[in-house]
Amino acid sequence: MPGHPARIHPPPNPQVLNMMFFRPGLIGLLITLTPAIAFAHDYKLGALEIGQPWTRATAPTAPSAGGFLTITNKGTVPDLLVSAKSPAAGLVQVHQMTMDGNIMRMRALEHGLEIPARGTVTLAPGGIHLMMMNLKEPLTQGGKVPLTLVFERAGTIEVELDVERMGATRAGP
Ligand SMILES: [Cu+2]
Repeated sequence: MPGHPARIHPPPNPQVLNMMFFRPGLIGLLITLTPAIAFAHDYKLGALEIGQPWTRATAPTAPSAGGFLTITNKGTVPDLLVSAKSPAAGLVQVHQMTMDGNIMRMRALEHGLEIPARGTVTLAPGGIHLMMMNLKEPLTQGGKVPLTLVFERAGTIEVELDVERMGATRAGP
């Protein structure tokens, strides 16, 4: 069968070598990109979109941790975040920061957090945040914390908070 061995073992040519060298690079690129895409963790619930939930690693004795995310309401009527809970914490409250003279205090929003129609509310360090109190164990960087959010209209959704490094001021590395 003349020619057959040549088909099985084609002589190396520059194009083939080029592909062989290029491919590992491409795979490396995909591996680098995938966690970034997975990291973005956006969730949809009815008219609401929950963006990039995150928290911070805590010291061993810290009793509480903040929870941060964005809530976008694409609908034409307001919604209300009425409560939140997490298996990692004894209690989760929505906190607002208020100035008391020159002391910044945290206060629980007892009537929930309004998400205006066609609006976005950002929960971030230094502003409105979720307070996960009575932590059952310290949060470790790289971990995930399940969190359930209950909205008056849209209903209930479970999200996962990415645990960033201690003292982080934003999500991501
Ligand atoms: Cu707080």
